[in-house]
Amino acid sequence: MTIRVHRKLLLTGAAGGLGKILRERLKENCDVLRLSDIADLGAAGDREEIIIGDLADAGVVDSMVKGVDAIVHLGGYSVEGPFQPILQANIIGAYHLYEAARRHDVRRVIFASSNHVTGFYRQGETIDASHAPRPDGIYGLSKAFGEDLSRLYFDRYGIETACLRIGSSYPEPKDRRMLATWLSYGDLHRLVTACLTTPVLGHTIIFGMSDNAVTWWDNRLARHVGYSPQDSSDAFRDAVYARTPAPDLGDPATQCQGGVFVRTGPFE
Ligand code: NAI
Ligand code: 15L
Repeated sequence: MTIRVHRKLLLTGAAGGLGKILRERLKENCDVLRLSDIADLGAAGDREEIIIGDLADAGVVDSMVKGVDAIVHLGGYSVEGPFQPILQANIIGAYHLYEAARRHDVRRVIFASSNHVTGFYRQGETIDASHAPRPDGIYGLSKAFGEDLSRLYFDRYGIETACLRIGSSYPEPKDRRMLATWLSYGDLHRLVTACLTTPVLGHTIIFGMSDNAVTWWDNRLARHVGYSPQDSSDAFRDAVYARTPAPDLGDPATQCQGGVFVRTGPFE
C-alpha cells in the first residue's frame, strides 16, 4: 500500500542505482520530491526539485534539508574503499544531514544502512536487530556510525529513523549468497513506504530483504513497521545454482554474511 502522507520528501543519492529506481516510485509517496546528489540528475521532472551538491558541505546539506517533511537518505560511498572518501560522504555527510534535520525540524529519516554492519556474522547463523554490530570493513563501520548517530538524534531530539540494513538490491540475485540477501526493487519501495507511513517508527533497525526461503536475518523486532515483502529469490534459485560454482567452504567470503567485503582491502 502506498500512502501519500508527505508533502515534500528529500531523496539523497538520487543519481545512484537505487536512487534512480526510487526517483520514479517515491513520487507516489509525496506531492513534491526533492532530489539531490553530487552527480548529474538531469532536468527536474513533474513535481521534482533538484539540488546538486556534496554531503560533506554543511551549507549545501542545509539547503537540501530545509523545507522537507521527511528524508530518504541513500547518498554516500556504497562499497568498501579507502577511509577518506568514506569519512567525507558517509560519516561527515550523515552528521551534516542529522544536524540539518534537527535545525529544520524534520521528524523522520529513512537511512540506507547496510548488511555490512553485521558482515562478520556467519552464514550459518540467524541474527536480529539486537545482535551487536560486527562491521566487515570501513564501509560497514561508517554505516554503523550512521546507525548510532541516528539513535542519538532520536534519543535526544525525537527524530525518528529507520535504519535499513539493505542486503543486495538488484533486478535479480547475482550469486548464491544473494539468494539470502536479495531485496527486489518492488520490496525496496514497499519497505521505504512502510517506514514512511507507519504511525510510530521510533528508532528501528530493519533488514532490507525480500521473502527469501534462505535467510540469515530475523525482522521480528521491527514488526511495528508493517513491512510485508511480496517477492522472493526462490524463483531464481535453480538458475543461480546452474551458473555458479559450488562454494569454497574455506573461503571467508563463503563463511561470512558480508561475502567478499570481508576480504576486500586494505586500501591505504
Ligand atoms: P550508488 O553508489 O549507486 O549510489 C550512491 C549515490 O550517492 C551516487 O549517486 C553518488 O553520486 C552519491 N554520492 C556519493 N558520495 C556523495 C557525496 N559526497 N555527496 C553527495 N552524493 C554522493 O549506491 P546504491 O546501490 O544506489 O545504494 C544506495 C544506498 O544504499 C547507499 O547508501 C548504499 O550504501 C546503500 N546500500 C545499497 C545496497 C544495494 O544492494 N544496492 C546494499 C546495502 C546498502
Ligand atoms: C552493499 O552495501 C553495497 O552497497 C552493494 O553494492 C552490495 O554489494 C551489497 O551491499 C551486498 O552486500 O550485496
